[in-house]
Amino acid sequence: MPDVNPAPEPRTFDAIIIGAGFSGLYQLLSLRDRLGMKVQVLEAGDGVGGTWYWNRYPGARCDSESHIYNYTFSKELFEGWEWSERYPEQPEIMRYMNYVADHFDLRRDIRFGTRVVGARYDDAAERWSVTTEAGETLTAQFLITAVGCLSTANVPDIPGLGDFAGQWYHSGEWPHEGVDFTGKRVGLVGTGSTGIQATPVIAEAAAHLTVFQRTANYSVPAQNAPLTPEFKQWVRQNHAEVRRATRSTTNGQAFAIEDRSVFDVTPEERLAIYEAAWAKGGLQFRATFRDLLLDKAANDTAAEFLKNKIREIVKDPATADLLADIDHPYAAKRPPIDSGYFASFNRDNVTLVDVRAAPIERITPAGIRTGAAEYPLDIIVFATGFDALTGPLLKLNIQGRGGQPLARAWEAGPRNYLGLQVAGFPNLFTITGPGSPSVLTNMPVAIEQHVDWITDCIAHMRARGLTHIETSEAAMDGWVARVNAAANATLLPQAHHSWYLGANVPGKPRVFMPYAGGMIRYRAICEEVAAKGYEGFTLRSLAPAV
Ligand code: NA7
Repeated sequence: MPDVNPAPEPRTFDAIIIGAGFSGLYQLLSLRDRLGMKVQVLEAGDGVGGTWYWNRYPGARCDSESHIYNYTFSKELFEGWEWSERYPEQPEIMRYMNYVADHFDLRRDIRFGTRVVGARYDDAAERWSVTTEAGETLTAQFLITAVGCLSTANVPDIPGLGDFAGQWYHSGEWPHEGVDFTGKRVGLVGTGSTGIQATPVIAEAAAHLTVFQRTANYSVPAQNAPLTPEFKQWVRQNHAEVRRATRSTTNGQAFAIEDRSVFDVTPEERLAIYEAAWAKGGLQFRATFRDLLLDKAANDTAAEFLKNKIREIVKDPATADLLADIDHPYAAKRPPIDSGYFASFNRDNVTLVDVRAAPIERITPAGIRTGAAEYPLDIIVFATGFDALTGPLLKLNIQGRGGQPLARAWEAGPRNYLGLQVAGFPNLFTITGPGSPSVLTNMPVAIEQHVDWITDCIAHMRARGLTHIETSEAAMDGWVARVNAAANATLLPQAHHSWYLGANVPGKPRVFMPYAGGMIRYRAICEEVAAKGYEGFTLRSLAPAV
Protein backbone atom coordinates (compact mmCIF):
# COMPACT_ATOMS: atom_id res chain seq x y z
CA MET A 1 0.00 0.00 0.00
CA PRO A 2 1.40 3.42 -0.88
CA ASP A 3 2.49 5.58 2.01
CA VAL A 4 -0.29 8.15 2.31
CA ASN A 5 1.61 10.20 4.85
CA PRO A 6 5.15 10.46 3.56
CA ALA A 7 7.56 12.14 5.92
CA PRO A 8 7.72 15.88 5.23
CA GLU A 9 10.72 16.84 3.19
CA PRO A 10 13.45 18.35 5.31
CA ARG A 11 13.52 22.13 4.94
CA THR A 12 16.73 22.90 6.77
CA PHE A 13 20.05 22.67 5.04
CA ASP A 14 23.71 23.37 5.54
CA ALA A 15 23.66 25.33 2.28
CA ILE A 16 21.10 26.53 -0.23
CA ILE A 17 22.36 27.28 -3.73
CA ILE A 18 20.21 29.35 -6.07
CA GLY A 19 20.59 28.30 -9.70
CA ALA A 20 21.56 25.10 -11.54
CA GLY A 21 23.84 26.42 -14.27
CA PHE A 22 27.62 26.02 -14.47
CA SER A 23 28.09 27.59 -11.01
CA GLY A 24 25.30 25.86 -9.16
CA LEU A 25 26.10 22.35 -10.40
CA TYR A 26 29.76 22.52 -9.44
CA GLN A 27 29.00 24.20 -6.11
CA LEU A 28 26.49 21.47 -5.27
CA LEU A 29 28.96 18.75 -6.15
CA SER A 30 31.75 20.40 -4.14
CA LEU A 31 29.78 20.97 -0.95
CA ARG A 32 27.86 17.69 -1.07
CA ASP A 33 30.49 15.22 -2.24
CA ARG A 34 33.68 16.90 -1.05
CA LEU A 35 32.52 18.32 2.28
CA GLY A 36 29.57 16.00 2.97
CA MET A 37 27.15 18.86 3.51
CA LYS A 38 23.37 18.77 3.20
CA VAL A 39 22.71 20.97 0.20
CA GLN A 40 19.63 22.06 -1.72
CA VAL A 41 19.70 23.73 -5.10
CA LEU A 42 16.67 25.81 -6.05
CA GLU A 43 16.22 26.36 -9.78
CA ALA A 44 13.46 28.33 -11.51
CA GLY A 45 13.77 26.41 -14.78
CA ASP A 46 12.62 22.86 -15.37
CA GLY A 47 16.11 21.65 -16.14
CA VAL A 48 19.79 22.35 -15.58
CA GLY A 49 21.71 24.82 -17.76
CA GLY A 50 21.13 28.27 -16.26
CA THR A 51 21.75 31.00 -18.82
CA TRP A 52 21.79 28.38 -21.58
CA TYR A 53 18.45 26.99 -20.43
CA TRP A 54 16.80 30.35 -21.12
CA ASN A 55 18.79 31.66 -24.10
CA ARG A 56 17.41 29.48 -26.90
CA TYR A 57 17.19 32.19 -29.55
CA PRO A 58 18.11 31.34 -33.15
CA GLY A 59 21.88 31.23 -33.60
CA ALA A 60 22.62 31.04 -29.84
CA ARG A 61 26.17 29.86 -29.57
CA CYS A 62 29.03 30.29 -27.13
CA ASP A 63 31.85 32.67 -28.09
CA SER A 64 34.44 30.65 -26.17
CA GLU A 65 35.82 27.66 -28.04
CA SER A 66 34.12 24.43 -27.10
CA HIS A 67 37.11 22.52 -25.70
CA ILE A 68 37.65 25.21 -23.07
CA TYR A 69 33.96 25.85 -22.42
CA ASN A 70 33.63 23.05 -19.92
CA TYR A 71 34.67 22.02 -16.46
CA THR A 72 38.24 20.85 -16.02
CA PHE A 73 38.13 19.84 -12.33
CA SER A 74 37.55 16.19 -13.26
CA LYS A 75 39.76 14.41 -15.80
CA GLU A 76 37.23 11.62 -16.09
CA LEU A 77 34.37 14.05 -16.80
CA PHE A 78 36.51 15.93 -19.32
CA GLU A 79 37.54 12.78 -21.17
CA GLY A 80 34.00 11.45 -21.31
CA TRP A 81 32.69 14.33 -23.41
CA GLU A 82 33.27 15.32 -27.02
CA TRP A 83 32.23 18.60 -28.63
CA SER A 84 31.25 18.62 -32.29
CA GLU A 85 32.04 22.20 -33.40
CA ARG A 86 34.63 24.89 -32.72
CA TYR A 87 31.94 26.96 -30.95
CA PRO A 88 29.23 25.02 -29.17
CA GLU A 89 25.63 25.76 -30.04
CA GLN A 90 23.03 26.14 -27.28
CA PRO A 91 21.47 22.65 -27.67
CA GLU A 92 24.90 21.02 -27.42
CA ILE A 93 25.74 23.01 -24.28
CA MET A 94 22.46 21.83 -22.77
CA ARG A 95 23.40 18.23 -23.58
CA TYR A 96 26.74 18.84 -21.85
CA MET A 97 25.09 20.26 -18.72
CA ASN A 98 22.76 17.26 -18.55
CA TYR A 99 25.73 14.94 -19.00
CA VAL A 100 27.39 16.58 -15.97
CA ALA A 101 24.22 16.37 -13.88
CA ASP A 102 23.85 12.66 -14.74
CA HIS A 103 27.51 11.86 -14.23
CA PHE A 104 27.49 13.08 -10.63
CA ASP A 105 23.86 12.27 -9.85
CA LEU A 106 23.15 15.92 -9.10
CA ARG A 107 19.42 16.11 -9.87
CA ARG A 108 18.36 14.48 -6.59
CA ASP A 109 19.44 17.64 -4.75
CA ILE A 110 17.97 20.15 -7.19
CA ARG A 111 14.42 21.39 -6.98
CA PHE A 112 13.36 22.48 -10.44
CA GLY A 113 10.48 24.84 -11.20
CA THR A 114 11.24 26.60 -7.91
CA ARG A 115 11.73 30.33 -8.15
CA VAL A 116 13.25 32.13 -5.19
CA VAL A 117 11.39 35.35 -4.39
CA GLY A 118 13.09 36.31 -1.11
CA ALA A 119 16.03 35.50 1.14
CA ARG A 120 16.29 36.99 4.62
CA TYR A 121 19.00 36.70 7.19
CA ASP A 122 17.31 35.73 10.44
CA ASP A 123 19.23 37.68 13.08
CA ALA A 124 17.97 35.55 15.96
CA ALA A 125 18.67 32.17 14.40
CA GLU A 126 21.73 33.49 12.48
CA ARG A 127 20.60 31.50 9.44
CA TRP A 128 19.29 32.30 6.00
CA SER A 129 15.59 31.90 5.39
CA VAL A 130 14.71 31.50 1.72
CA THR A 131 11.20 31.90 0.33
CA THR A 132 9.98 30.40 -2.92
CA GLU A 133 7.26 31.65 -5.26
CA ALA A 134 5.03 28.82 -4.03
CA GLY A 135 5.28 30.29 -0.52
CA GLU A 136 7.58 27.69 0.97
CA THR A 137 10.36 28.60 3.38
CA LEU A 138 13.68 26.78 3.59
CA THR A 139 16.54 27.65 5.91
CA ALA A 140 20.28 27.21 5.66
CA GLN A 141 23.52 28.17 7.33
CA PHE A 142 25.03 29.29 4.01
CA LEU A 143 23.34 30.91 1.04
CA ILE A 144 25.16 30.80 -2.28
CA THR A 145 23.87 32.58 -5.35
CA ALA A 146 24.69 30.89 -8.65
CA VAL A 147 22.30 32.99 -10.71
CA GLY A 148 24.59 34.00 -13.57
CA CYS A 149 25.43 37.45 -14.87
CA LEU A 150 23.10 37.70 -17.85
CA SER A 151 19.85 36.22 -16.65
CA THR A 152 17.55 39.20 -16.13
CA ALA A 153 16.05 40.19 -19.48
CA ASN A 154 16.04 43.88 -20.34
CA VAL A 155 12.84 44.47 -22.29
CA PRO A 156 12.83 48.15 -23.21
CA ASP A 157 9.96 50.19 -21.92
CA ILE A 158 8.66 51.31 -25.31
CA PRO A 159 5.12 52.70 -25.32
CA GLY A 160 2.52 50.57 -27.05
CA LEU A 161 4.13 47.15 -26.66
CA GLY A 162 0.91 45.80 -25.16
CA ASP A 163 -1.00 46.84 -28.30
CA PHE A 164 1.21 44.94 -30.75
CA ALA A 165 -0.99 42.57 -32.77
CA GLY A 166 1.86 40.19 -33.61
CA GLN A 167 4.16 38.17 -31.34
CA TRP A 168 7.17 39.53 -29.52
CA TYR A 169 9.99 37.75 -27.73
CA HIS A 170 13.10 38.61 -25.73
CA SER A 171 16.14 36.56 -26.71
CA GLY A 172 16.80 35.56 -23.11
CA GLU A 173 13.31 34.17 -22.51
CA TRP A 174 12.89 32.25 -25.72
CA PRO A 175 9.98 29.78 -26.07
CA HIS A 176 11.12 26.17 -25.78
CA GLU A 177 9.02 25.16 -28.76
CA GLY A 178 10.88 27.68 -30.95
CA VAL A 179 9.49 30.39 -33.20
CA ASP A 180 8.52 29.81 -36.83
CA PHE A 181 9.67 32.80 -38.89
CA THR A 182 8.57 31.32 -42.22
CA GLY A 183 6.87 33.94 -44.37
CA LYS A 184 6.94 36.48 -41.54
CA ARG A 185 8.05 40.10 -41.39
CA VAL A 186 10.42 40.17 -38.46
CA GLY A 187 11.85 43.16 -36.59
CA LEU A 188 15.02 42.63 -34.57
CA VAL A 189 15.91 45.31 -32.02
CA GLY A 190 19.52 45.29 -30.82
CA THR A 191 22.91 44.67 -32.36
CA GLY A 192 24.93 43.25 -29.47
CA SER A 193 26.31 39.70 -29.51
CA THR A 194 22.80 38.27 -29.53
CA GLY A 195 21.41 40.36 -32.40
CA ILE A 196 24.59 39.68 -34.37
CA GLN A 197 24.22 35.91 -33.87
CA ALA A 198 20.49 35.87 -34.57
CA THR A 199 20.44 38.07 -37.71
CA PRO A 200 21.81 35.55 -40.27
CA VAL A 201 19.66 32.72 -38.93
CA ILE A 202 16.42 34.71 -38.88
CA ALA A 203 17.23 36.17 -42.30
CA GLU A 204 17.36 32.65 -43.75
CA ALA A 205 13.85 31.85 -42.55
CA ALA A 206 11.89 35.10 -42.55
CA ALA A 207 10.12 36.77 -45.47
CA HIS A 208 11.79 40.00 -44.39
CA LEU A 209 14.05 41.00 -41.53
CA THR A 210 14.39 44.59 -40.36
CA VAL A 211 17.32 45.17 -37.99
CA PHE A 212 16.89 48.22 -35.75
CA GLN A 213 20.38 49.47 -34.87
CA ARG A 214 20.98 52.05 -32.15
CA THR A 215 24.72 51.52 -31.71
CA ALA A 216 26.81 50.03 -34.49
CA ASN A 217 29.13 47.24 -33.37
CA TYR A 218 32.35 45.55 -34.41
CA SER A 219 32.30 41.86 -35.16
CA VAL A 220 34.96 39.36 -36.15
CA PRO A 221 34.06 36.12 -37.96
CA ALA A 222 33.84 33.12 -35.65
CA GLN A 223 35.08 30.88 -38.48
CA ASN A 224 33.02 28.18 -36.88
CA ALA A 225 33.41 24.66 -38.27
CA PRO A 226 33.06 21.04 -37.19
CA LEU A 227 36.04 19.87 -35.14
CA THR A 228 38.34 17.43 -36.91
CA PRO A 229 38.82 13.91 -35.51
CA GLU A 230 42.49 14.81 -34.88
CA PHE A 231 41.60 17.85 -32.80
CA LYS A 232 38.99 15.91 -30.82
CA GLN A 233 41.58 13.26 -30.07
CA TRP A 234 44.14 15.89 -29.03
CA VAL A 235 41.64 17.41 -26.62
CA ARG A 236 40.76 14.04 -25.11
CA GLN A 237 44.42 13.27 -24.54
CA ASN A 238 45.37 16.67 -23.16
CA HIS A 239 43.16 17.40 -20.20
CA ALA A 240 46.07 18.69 -18.10
CA GLU A 241 47.28 20.98 -20.87
CA VAL A 242 43.81 22.46 -21.48
CA ARG A 243 43.42 23.09 -17.75
CA ARG A 244 46.87 24.62 -17.49
CA ALA A 245 46.35 26.83 -20.54
CA THR A 246 43.04 28.28 -19.39
CA ARG A 247 44.48 28.97 -15.94
CA SER A 248 47.50 30.75 -17.27
CA THR A 249 45.78 33.53 -19.24
CA THR A 250 44.21 36.73 -17.98
CA ASN A 251 40.85 35.96 -19.56
CA GLY A 252 40.57 32.22 -18.97
CA GLN A 253 40.81 31.56 -22.69
CA ALA A 254 43.36 29.17 -24.18
CA PHE A 255 45.13 31.97 -26.05
CA ALA A 256 47.50 34.45 -24.45
CA ILE A 257 47.60 38.14 -25.37
CA GLU A 258 50.68 38.76 -27.53
CA ASP A 259 53.41 40.65 -25.71
CA ARG A 260 53.95 43.27 -28.43
CA SER A 261 52.72 46.77 -29.03
CA VAL A 262 50.80 47.84 -32.13
CA PHE A 263 53.68 50.28 -32.66
CA ASP A 264 56.45 47.65 -32.46
CA VAL A 265 55.60 46.59 -36.02
CA THR A 266 55.35 48.35 -39.38
CA PRO A 267 51.91 49.21 -40.77
CA GLU A 268 52.35 46.39 -43.34
CA GLU A 269 53.22 43.85 -40.64
CA ARG A 270 50.28 45.05 -38.55
CA LEU A 271 47.89 44.62 -41.44
CA ALA A 272 49.21 41.10 -42.04
CA ILE A 273 48.70 40.29 -38.33
CA TYR A 274 45.13 41.60 -38.41
CA GLU A 275 44.38 39.71 -41.65
CA ALA A 276 45.69 36.48 -40.13
CA ALA A 277 43.64 37.01 -36.96
CA TRP A 278 40.53 37.77 -39.05
CA ALA A 279 41.08 34.58 -41.05
CA LYS A 280 41.57 32.56 -37.88
CA GLY A 281 38.49 34.17 -36.38
CA GLY A 282 37.10 34.45 -32.88
CA LEU A 283 37.83 36.40 -29.75
CA GLN A 284 41.59 36.07 -30.13
CA PHE A 285 41.50 38.99 -32.54
CA ARG A 286 41.76 41.18 -29.44
CA ALA A 287 44.87 39.25 -28.35
CA THR A 288 46.93 40.34 -31.36
CA PHE A 289 48.61 43.18 -29.43
CA ARG A 290 49.00 43.87 -25.73
CA ASP A 291 47.99 47.55 -25.97
CA LEU A 292 44.69 47.23 -27.86
CA LEU A 293 42.68 47.78 -24.71
CA LEU A 294 45.16 50.14 -23.09
CA ASP A 295 45.97 52.79 -25.65
CA LYS A 296 43.40 54.57 -27.83
CA ALA A 297 45.87 55.15 -30.67
CA ALA A 298 46.68 51.44 -30.70
CA ASN A 299 43.02 50.53 -30.60
CA ASP A 300 42.27 52.89 -33.50
CA THR A 301 44.36 50.70 -35.82
CA ALA A 302 42.24 47.63 -35.05
CA ALA A 303 39.05 49.67 -35.21
CA GLU A 304 39.98 51.01 -38.65
CA PHE A 305 40.82 47.51 -39.92
CA LEU A 306 37.47 46.15 -38.74
CA LYS A 307 35.49 49.09 -40.14
CA ASN A 308 37.19 48.56 -43.52
CA LYS A 309 36.16 44.91 -43.42
CA ILE A 310 32.54 45.97 -42.99
CA ARG A 311 32.84 48.27 -46.02
CA GLU A 312 34.39 45.44 -48.05
CA ILE A 313 31.65 42.95 -47.15
CA VAL A 314 28.52 45.11 -47.34
CA LYS A 315 27.69 46.06 -50.92
CA ASP A 316 25.30 48.95 -50.35
CA PRO A 317 27.51 51.92 -49.37
CA ALA A 318 24.87 53.65 -47.22
CA THR A 319 24.22 50.45 -45.23
CA ALA A 320 27.96 49.82 -44.92
CA ASP A 321 28.50 53.35 -43.60
CA LEU A 322 25.80 52.91 -41.02
CA LEU A 323 27.21 49.57 -39.86
CA ALA A 324 30.73 50.99 -39.72
CA ASP A 325 29.75 54.16 -37.87
CA ILE A 326 30.97 52.75 -34.56
CA ASP A 327 31.37 55.14 -31.63
CA HIS A 328 33.52 53.18 -29.17
CA PRO A 329 36.96 51.57 -29.11
CA TYR A 330 37.15 47.98 -30.34
CA ALA A 331 36.45 45.50 -27.47
CA ALA A 332 35.54 48.28 -25.02
CA LYS A 333 32.10 46.74 -25.29
CA ARG A 334 31.89 42.94 -25.27
CA PRO A 335 33.25 42.11 -28.76
CA PRO A 336 30.85 39.91 -30.72
CA ILE A 337 31.93 37.18 -33.11
CA ASP A 338 29.63 36.09 -35.90
CA SER A 339 28.72 33.70 -38.67
CA GLY A 340 27.76 35.86 -41.63
CA TYR A 341 26.35 38.93 -39.85
CA PHE A 342 27.54 41.69 -42.17
CA ALA A 343 26.92 39.60 -45.32
CA SER A 344 23.27 39.27 -44.25
CA PHE A 345 22.80 42.91 -45.24
CA ASN A 346 23.51 41.96 -48.86
CA ARG A 347 20.33 39.88 -48.91
CA ASP A 348 17.24 41.36 -50.55
CA ASN A 349 15.13 40.45 -47.52
CA VAL A 350 17.23 42.28 -44.88
CA THR A 351 17.02 46.01 -44.11
CA LEU A 352 19.01 48.05 -41.59
CA VAL A 353 17.24 50.90 -39.80
CA ASP A 354 19.12 53.60 -37.92
CA VAL A 355 17.33 54.18 -34.62
CA ARG A 356 20.09 56.45 -33.34
CA ALA A 357 19.12 59.13 -35.88
CA ALA A 358 15.39 58.44 -35.62
CA PRO A 359 14.64 56.60 -32.35
CA ILE A 360 11.84 54.14 -31.87
CA GLU A 361 8.83 56.18 -30.74
CA ARG A 362 6.30 53.49 -30.12
CA ILE A 363 5.13 50.03 -30.93
CA THR A 364 1.87 50.20 -32.85
CA PRO A 365 -0.56 47.31 -33.38
CA ALA A 366 1.04 46.90 -36.83
CA GLY A 367 4.72 47.19 -36.03
CA ILE A 368 7.44 49.64 -34.94
CA ARG A 369 7.22 53.39 -35.50
CA THR A 370 10.40 55.43 -35.43
CA GLY A 371 10.80 59.18 -35.78
CA ALA A 372 11.18 58.60 -39.53
CA ALA A 373 8.77 55.83 -40.58
CA GLU A 374 6.52 52.95 -39.54
CA TYR A 375 7.67 49.36 -40.17
CA PRO A 376 4.88 46.75 -40.40
CA LEU A 377 5.90 43.56 -38.58
CA ASP A 378 4.49 40.16 -37.62
CA ILE A 379 7.16 39.34 -35.04
CA ILE A 380 9.44 41.54 -32.91
CA VAL A 381 12.60 40.05 -31.40
CA PHE A 382 14.17 42.07 -28.60
CA ALA A 383 17.88 41.29 -28.52
CA THR A 384 18.16 44.15 -26.07
CA GLY A 385 20.37 42.51 -23.49
CA PHE A 386 20.17 42.11 -19.76
CA ASP A 387 20.16 43.94 -16.47
CA ALA A 388 23.62 42.44 -16.14
CA LEU A 389 25.47 41.30 -13.02
CA THR A 390 23.43 43.09 -10.35
CA GLY A 391 19.97 42.43 -11.90
CA PRO A 392 19.85 38.68 -11.16
CA LEU A 393 20.96 39.29 -7.54
CA LEU A 394 18.63 42.18 -6.79
CA LYS A 395 15.68 40.24 -8.20
CA LEU A 396 16.09 37.73 -5.35
CA ASN A 397 15.03 40.33 -2.75
CA ILE A 398 17.87 39.52 -0.40
CA GLN A 399 17.75 41.10 3.06
CA GLY A 400 20.77 40.96 5.31
CA ARG A 401 21.34 41.69 8.96
CA GLY A 402 18.60 43.91 10.46
CA GLY A 403 16.44 43.40 7.36
CA GLN A 404 18.66 45.59 5.20
CA PRO A 405 17.77 45.02 1.53
CA LEU A 406 20.67 44.34 -0.84
CA ALA A 407 19.06 46.90 -3.12
CA ARG A 408 19.66 49.56 -0.45
CA ALA A 409 23.23 48.44 0.23
CA TRP A 410 23.85 48.77 -3.53
CA GLU A 411 21.85 51.95 -4.14
CA ALA A 412 24.89 53.71 -5.57
CA GLY A 413 26.14 50.60 -7.36
CA PRO A 414 27.44 47.22 -6.28
CA ARG A 415 29.83 47.18 -3.33
CA ASN A 416 31.40 43.99 -2.13
CA TYR A 417 34.67 42.27 -1.31
CA LEU A 418 36.34 40.16 -4.03
CA GLY A 419 32.98 40.06 -5.81
CA LEU A 420 32.08 37.38 -3.27
CA GLN A 421 30.62 38.90 -0.13
CA VAL A 422 28.75 41.99 1.11
CA ALA A 423 29.13 43.44 4.62
CA GLY A 424 25.92 42.93 6.58
CA PHE A 425 25.13 39.72 4.69
CA PRO A 426 26.91 36.99 6.69
CA ASN A 427 27.44 33.56 5.09
CA LEU A 428 26.17 34.79 1.72
CA PHE A 429 28.49 34.09 -1.22
CA THR A 430 27.82 35.42 -4.73
CA ILE A 431 29.45 33.32 -7.46
CA THR A 432 30.63 35.53 -10.37
CA GLY A 433 29.12 38.57 -8.71
CA PRO A 434 29.90 42.14 -9.76
CA GLY A 435 33.45 42.98 -8.76
CA SER A 436 34.74 39.63 -9.96
CA PRO A 437 36.30 38.96 -13.38
CA SER A 438 33.24 36.94 -14.54
CA VAL A 439 32.01 38.31 -17.88
CA LEU A 440 35.49 39.47 -18.90
CA THR A 441 36.65 35.86 -18.85
CA ASN A 442 35.77 32.46 -20.20
CA MET A 443 33.08 31.83 -17.58
CA PRO A 444 33.68 28.18 -16.60
CA VAL A 445 37.26 29.06 -15.61
CA ALA A 446 36.11 31.91 -13.37
CA ILE A 447 33.33 29.73 -11.97
CA GLU A 448 35.66 26.87 -11.04
CA GLN A 449 37.96 29.30 -9.25
CA HIS A 450 35.08 30.86 -7.29
CA VAL A 451 33.53 27.54 -6.33
CA ASP A 452 36.89 26.08 -5.26
CA TRP A 453 37.63 29.16 -3.17
CA ILE A 454 34.19 29.14 -1.48
CA THR A 455 34.44 25.40 -0.85
CA ASP A 456 37.94 25.71 0.64
CA CYS A 457 36.73 28.58 2.80
CA ILE A 458 33.79 26.58 4.16
CA ALA A 459 36.07 23.55 4.69
CA HIS A 460 38.47 25.80 6.62
CA MET A 461 35.60 27.01 8.80
CA ARG A 462 34.23 23.54 9.47
CA ALA A 463 37.64 22.20 10.38
CA ARG A 464 37.89 24.89 13.07
CA GLY A 465 34.32 24.78 14.32
CA LEU A 466 33.60 28.21 12.83
CA THR A 467 30.08 28.87 11.68
CA HIS A 468 29.97 32.43 10.34
CA ILE A 469 31.95 34.53 7.91
CA GLU A 470 31.34 38.17 7.07
CA THR A 471 33.30 40.86 5.33
CA SER A 472 33.61 44.48 6.47
CA GLU A 473 32.85 47.94 5.06
CA ALA A 474 36.59 48.67 5.02
CA ALA A 475 37.36 45.54 2.99
CA MET A 476 34.61 46.49 0.54
CA ASP A 477 35.93 50.05 0.19
CA GLY A 478 39.37 48.68 -0.61
CA TRP A 479 38.02 46.24 -3.17
CA VAL A 480 35.74 48.78 -4.91
CA ALA A 481 38.78 51.04 -5.28
CA ARG A 482 40.72 48.17 -6.87
CA VAL A 483 37.87 47.37 -9.25
CA ASN A 484 37.69 51.02 -10.33
CA ALA A 485 41.45 51.31 -10.72
CA ALA A 486 41.60 48.13 -12.82
CA ALA A 487 38.88 49.41 -15.16
CA ASN A 488 40.37 52.89 -15.40
CA ALA A 489 43.71 51.45 -16.50
CA THR A 490 41.95 50.24 -19.67
CA LEU A 491 39.77 51.70 -22.42
CA LEU A 492 36.76 49.73 -21.14
CA PRO A 493 34.98 52.66 -19.44
CA GLN A 494 35.10 54.56 -22.75
CA ALA A 495 32.18 52.57 -24.17
CA HIS A 496 29.50 54.75 -22.65
CA HIS A 497 26.55 52.53 -23.66
CA SER A 498 28.07 49.36 -22.31
CA TRP A 499 26.28 46.94 -20.03
CA TYR A 500 29.58 46.54 -18.17
CA LEU A 501 28.74 50.03 -16.87
CA GLY A 502 25.05 49.38 -16.35
CA ALA A 503 24.39 52.05 -18.98
CA ASN A 504 21.88 49.92 -20.91
CA VAL A 505 19.29 49.96 -18.11
CA PRO A 506 17.58 53.30 -17.48
CA GLY A 507 18.16 54.53 -13.92
CA LYS A 508 20.86 51.95 -13.12
CA PRO A 509 23.91 53.45 -11.36
CA ARG A 510 26.84 53.84 -13.76
CA VAL A 511 29.63 51.85 -12.19
CA PHE A 512 32.09 49.66 -14.04
CA MET A 513 31.04 46.32 -12.55
CA PRO A 514 33.40 43.47 -13.49
CA TYR A 515 36.99 43.28 -12.19
CA ALA A 516 39.20 44.07 -15.18
CA GLY A 517 42.52 43.16 -13.57
CA GLY A 518 42.45 39.69 -15.11
CA MET A 519 41.93 36.19 -13.85
CA ILE A 520 45.58 35.55 -12.95
CA ARG A 521 45.79 38.55 -10.67
CA TYR A 522 42.34 37.88 -9.21
CA ARG A 523 43.22 34.27 -8.45
CA ALA A 524 46.43 35.37 -6.74
CA ILE A 525 44.56 37.95 -4.63
CA CYS A 526 41.99 35.37 -3.52
CA GLU A 527 44.73 32.86 -2.66
CA GLU A 528 46.58 35.47 -0.65
CA VAL A 529 43.42 36.43 1.24
CA ALA A 530 42.90 32.75 2.18
CA ALA A 531 46.56 32.24 3.09
CA LYS A 532 46.34 35.17 5.49
CA GLY A 533 43.49 33.51 7.36
CA TYR A 534 40.76 35.10 5.21
CA GLU A 535 41.96 38.63 5.55
CA GLY A 536 39.12 41.14 5.19
CA PHE A 537 36.61 38.68 6.65
CA THR A 538 35.62 38.02 10.24
CA LEU A 539 35.20 34.35 11.01
CA ARG A 540 33.49 33.31 14.21
CA SER A 541 31.57 30.54 15.87
CA LEU A 542 28.01 30.69 17.13
CA ALA A 543 29.08 28.62 20.09
CA PRO A 544 30.72 30.66 22.84
CA ALA A 545 34.49 30.72 22.61
CA VAL A 546 36.24 28.22 24.86
P1 NA7 B 1 23.79 43.73 -25.35
O1 NA7 B 1 25.20 43.49 -25.66
O2 NA7 B 1 23.45 44.51 -24.14
O3 NA7 B 1 23.13 44.40 -26.63
C1 NA7 B 1 21.84 44.93 -26.59
C2 NA7 B 1 21.55 45.66 -27.86
O4 NA7 B 1 20.21 46.15 -27.81
C3 NA7 B 1 22.45 46.87 -28.07
O5 NA7 B 1 22.70 46.98 -29.44
C4 NA7 B 1 21.57 48.01 -27.57
O6 NA7 B 1 21.90 49.26 -28.12
C5 NA7 B 1 20.23 47.56 -28.06
N1 NA7 B 1 19.12 48.18 -27.36
C6 NA7 B 1 18.82 48.09 -26.05
N2 NA7 B 1 17.71 48.79 -25.77
C7 NA7 B 1 17.32 49.36 -26.93
C8 NA7 B 1 16.25 50.22 -27.29
N3 NA7 B 1 15.38 50.63 -26.38
N4 NA7 B 1 16.16 50.61 -28.57
C9 NA7 B 1 17.05 50.19 -29.48
N5 NA7 B 1 18.09 49.37 -29.21
C10 NA7 B 1 18.22 48.97 -27.94
O7 NA7 B 1 23.00 42.34 -25.19
P2 NA7 B 1 23.23 40.96 -25.94
O8 NA7 B 1 22.11 40.06 -25.54
O9 NA7 B 1 23.47 41.16 -27.38
O10 NA7 B 1 24.57 40.41 -25.36
C11 NA7 B 1 24.73 40.24 -23.97
C12 NA7 B 1 25.90 39.36 -23.70
O11 NA7 B 1 25.53 37.99 -23.88
C13 NA7 B 1 27.05 39.50 -24.62
O12 NA7 B 1 27.80 40.60 -24.40
C14 NA7 B 1 27.79 38.21 -24.39
O13 NA7 B 1 28.54 38.28 -23.20
C15 NA7 B 1 26.70 37.23 -24.24
P3 NA7 B 1 22.88 50.27 -27.29
O14 NA7 B 1 24.24 49.68 -27.46
O15 NA7 B 1 22.42 50.24 -25.86
O16 NA7 B 1 22.69 51.57 -27.94
